[in-house]
Amino acid sequence: MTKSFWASFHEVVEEADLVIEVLDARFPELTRNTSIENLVKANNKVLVFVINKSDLTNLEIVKTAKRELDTLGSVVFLSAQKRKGIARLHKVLRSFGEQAKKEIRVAVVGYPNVGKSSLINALTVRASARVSPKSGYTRGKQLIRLNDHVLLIDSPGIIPFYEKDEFLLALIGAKSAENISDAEGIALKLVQFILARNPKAIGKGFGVTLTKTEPIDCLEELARAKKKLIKHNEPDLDAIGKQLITKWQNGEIRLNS
Ligand SMILES: Nc1nc2c(ncn2[C@@H]2O[C@H](COP(=O)(O)OP(=O)(O)OP(=O)(O)O)[C@@H](O)[C@H]2O)c(=O)[nH]1
Ligand SMILES: [Mg+2]
Repeated sequence: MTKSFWASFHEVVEEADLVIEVLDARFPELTRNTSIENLVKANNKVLVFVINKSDLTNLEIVKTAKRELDTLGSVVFLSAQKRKGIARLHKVLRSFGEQAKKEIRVAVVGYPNVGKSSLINALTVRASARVSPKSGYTRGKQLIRLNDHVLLIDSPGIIPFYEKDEFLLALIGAKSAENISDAEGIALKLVQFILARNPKAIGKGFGVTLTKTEPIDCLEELARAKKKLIKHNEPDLDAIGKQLITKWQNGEIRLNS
């Protein structure tokens, strides 16, 4: 990670009393950043995990991750898009504010595309007052009052994604299908990832019935079912692969379907 990235994160963590780390519910382990978590802890700030996009998976699937997160901070399972679980998060924040007996400042951090902005919007939808920056407060940033005790820093801290692994980029939606060089290879890994969590999810996402359990067989079966064929009636794995990646990224293939 670059120095400037760390400098800006130190700033965020210093300004906040409580830091929300947003994770993607479909793969909370992969969207955690332990360096940030350690920084929060080292500064004696409170850590809250928001497992977002819960509409795309269920608690059963994230059970193992949640058990570990529970030891590090509060965990709230929610969907910013469907506005589910927002009240619970408000409650967690309010109770920290009350315990602290002072106004607390809350920062939202996380990898690209995990839903930081959606979360801030969902949290502030009923908050009307934008608090003008106080002296000493970083210029350009604003505080939004959530309640008597809680102020939210309105710009999220984006953790840069240095990982070069195309699969991870595809998985978290940081790289779209048309920009992926090896759509077939990535799609195969994605099929494996999804099959291990919900064998029916791909068929349901495409509106077809699939019977194969090996990734390559499954992708071929899907290509045939969707009539993605090249010459000699061979399955077009690149074309179906791209379609699969796009559907996954659009949330049309759900682990809880
Ligand atoms: N299904 C689902 N999609 C969500 C949810 N929250 C956010 N999204 C979608 O995820 C995508 C990214 O959401 P953003 O809120 O822009 O994510 P972000 O973390 O601010 O992204 P960056 O600003 O790029 O770092 C958008 O297409 C959202 O509609 C959710 O709870 N469920
Ligand atoms: Mg954003």
